[in-house]
Amino acid sequence: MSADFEAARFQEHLRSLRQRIEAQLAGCTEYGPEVPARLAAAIRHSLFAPAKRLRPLLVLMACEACGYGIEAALPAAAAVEFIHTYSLIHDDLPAMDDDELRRGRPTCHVAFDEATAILAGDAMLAQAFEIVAANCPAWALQSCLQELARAAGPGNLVGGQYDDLNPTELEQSLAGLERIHRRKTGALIKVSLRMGGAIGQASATQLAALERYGDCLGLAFQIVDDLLDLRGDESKMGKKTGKDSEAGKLTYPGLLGEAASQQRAADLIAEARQAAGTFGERGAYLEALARYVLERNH
Ligand code: GRG
Repeated sequence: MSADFEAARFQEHLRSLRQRIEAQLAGCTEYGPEVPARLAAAIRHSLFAPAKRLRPLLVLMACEACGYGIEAALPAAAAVEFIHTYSLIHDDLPAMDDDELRRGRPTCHVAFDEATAILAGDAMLAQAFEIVAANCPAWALQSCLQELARAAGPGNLVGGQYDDLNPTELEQSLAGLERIHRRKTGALIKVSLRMGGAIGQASATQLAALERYGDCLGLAFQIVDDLLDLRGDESKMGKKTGKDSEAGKLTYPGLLGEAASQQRAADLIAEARQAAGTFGERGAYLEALARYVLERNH
């Protein structure tokens, strides 16, 4: 098959999975009268702004790689996007990164107000667990709930964010930087793959391959994010760029230089693609997604 045909097939698959994800998210935000209308509007404002949907795509592609249909994995895919979106809303707050633009739209606290943005995030975090608890297949329910809670909790997403806001001397090194990113960015990426695997009834070997893929993809994603913050196009990114260097933050290009950072991202993506190879033909979409993460411009 030609490379062009493969690329077109991947793009078509992305389009079709994203359509299913959007429909699932829409279903999750059909709120009744008990949900205040303005709170619902704030949730929809952030959730339905243009986004890549990387984490839900990983849930679905991991499940497919195990030879399972995506239907059973759609709730977990929606749940992880709820948690990711909550983390963006809270990250943008004045007490944290204080951003005015996200996903090409005014941030939630700018479009609404600070209290509404805090509550929208709180609501999405809680609802994510309701979505999984009510809809995840029985065989994967306990592991999905527990692993999702751990990935979103104090040892991962929240702890990584805390250390990013309050870096200690220990974090002023490559190992320190990676410790933050494995928790702040990597944990949600990895749990997406693990949930997809659990729902797709992955074998121990397949789960280990998904984990290695997730470890490499998560770090590479962050390196590319740092590079885009330095050189990316603000209108494509849908958020303000150059913030990390302005804030004197520790970043990969700051520590390694741009060329070495690009090389490290490429090496990690090569390792992720190798891990996807464990699934043979069925891992082709995960492989293509890893390439997309390296080549992305937003
Ligand atoms: C507030 C608990 C809490 C955590 C915040 C999300 C986050 C942790 C910080 C955001 C800062 C940042 C730029 C992290 C780098 C990686 C990242 C999460 C980028 C945004 O995710 P994308 O690129 O965005 O997948 P879309 O909008 O496409 O979903």
